[in-house]
Amino acid sequence: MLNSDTICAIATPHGMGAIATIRVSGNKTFSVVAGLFQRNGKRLAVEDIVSHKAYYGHLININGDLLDEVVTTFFRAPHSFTGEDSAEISVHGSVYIQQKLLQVLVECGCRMAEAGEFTRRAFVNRKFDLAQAEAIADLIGSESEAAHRVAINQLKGGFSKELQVMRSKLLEMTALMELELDFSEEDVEFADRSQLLALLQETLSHVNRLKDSFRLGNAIKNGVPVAIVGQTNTGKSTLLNTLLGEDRAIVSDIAGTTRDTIEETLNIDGILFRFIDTAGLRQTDETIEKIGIDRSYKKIKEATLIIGMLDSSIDYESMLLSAKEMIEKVDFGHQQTLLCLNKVDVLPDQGETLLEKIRQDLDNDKITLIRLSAKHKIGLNDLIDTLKNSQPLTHSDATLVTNVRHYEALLRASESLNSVQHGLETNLPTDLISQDLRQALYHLGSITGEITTDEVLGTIFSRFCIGK
Ligand SMILES: Nc1nc2c(ncn2[C@@H]2O[C@H](COP(=O)(O)OP(=O)(O)OP(=O)(O)O)[C@@H](O)[C@H]2O)c(=O)[nH]1
Ligand SMILES: [Mg+2]
Repeated sequence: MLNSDTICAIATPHGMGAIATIRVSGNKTFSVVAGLFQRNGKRLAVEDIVSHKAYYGHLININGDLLDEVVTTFFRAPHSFTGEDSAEISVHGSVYIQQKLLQVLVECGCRMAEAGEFTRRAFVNRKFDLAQAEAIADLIGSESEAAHRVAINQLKGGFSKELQVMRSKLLEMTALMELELDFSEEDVEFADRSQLLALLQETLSHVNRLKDSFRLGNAIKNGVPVAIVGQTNTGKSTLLNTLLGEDRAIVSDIAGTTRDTIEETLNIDGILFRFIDTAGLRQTDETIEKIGIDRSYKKIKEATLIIGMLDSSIDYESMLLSAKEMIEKVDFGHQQTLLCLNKVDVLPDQGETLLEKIRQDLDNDKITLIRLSAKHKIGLNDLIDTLKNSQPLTHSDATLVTNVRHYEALLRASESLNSVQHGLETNLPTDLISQDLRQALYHLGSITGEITTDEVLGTIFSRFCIGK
């Protein structure tokens, strides 16, 4: 990538709109854009351009034709998003004008920007670190209040700061240990081993806390996974459709209608949920259905919340049995389970008596029981309230890791730090311990981009949109 190129791209969503913004960045920006721009019939001289000021005027084609009435803002380096001279031209949002302006810019010597190239330049010019650059993509992609909050915190540098603190502690440790290596003949110990161990354990638990926050962070970004499970014909697909307010899944009274898992996200009062309708659990010899049921179990494992569906219109003993089976099959270690007595619309008292009876028979206070009619929307608000209250996204200010790349780096760092701990506890030679320390530093540094290769940067920024 040639950083000396001046790049251009449409920064607003593609297609027709009231206004579209074209971004230009690089050292030829001012001369190229000013050359196409007229105020009151006069060209704008580059030396007269005032940074951060919006100019109203006309865009004139190379051959002198009027292209559009526009507002252009110039940003002089280094006080711009990219750190380079740059401009944002707001044109009328016609697809033709946008394309024509890009064409003219290219004819004047600009190059079409690659995906994420503006942000990449900002990173290279140290406007922010890599984790913050990635937070910009998350911010743009955020679909809920919680996702927005996490992205904003990361953008502000909260996460980066924590990493920096950990890295400087580890660097200090490394320096002390490596000093010992320099004096190895004299057999001196600069670093008190028990102090080092305490420092290390502190850092390790911090790394682990961040690493473990990924489960939650991921739920925020991609929606809290809620698996709807249960035997065939209990009304799982009906519930999904009712929640979404559309006929997403096929519903029928034929047992085994849903063969594959169906996932849809839904924003409920600022919390993004990802509902997963699964194939009904039952004994079957049918190959495809078996695969579907295997997938159901996989989704149960991955889910944060489980909605167990029971058909309350069948005989009580069978329903109780399937409730017990479900409780047994679902791992309560890291999940919460709601059991829904569905189809209460067919019961005389809408399931009040049944609810009390099953509550007593199950005698399990870890389980929330809800009366429901997925078809006739009875108890739906209770279900939604329970979901909102049981979801793990609290309003804590603790940093949450939402990015798989960061998670992997933390995982590796944690492994290296575990080796360091083991080394210190078993009095391994200093050079071996310091090697593991260097590894941990490397992985932590890769998150903020202190240590990165061109290849890594290429992969990260290629996931951005053009114009970002
Ligand atoms: N009366 C009544 N019928 C319901 C209710 N919910 C679902 N049903 C009916 O129960 C039958 C099965 O519904 P589905 O939603 O397809 O059930 P499922 O659990 O997805 O079934 P599989 O995909 O086969 O596992 C359909 O005929 C629905 O109309 C309800 O609340 N009340
Ligand atoms: Mg179904």
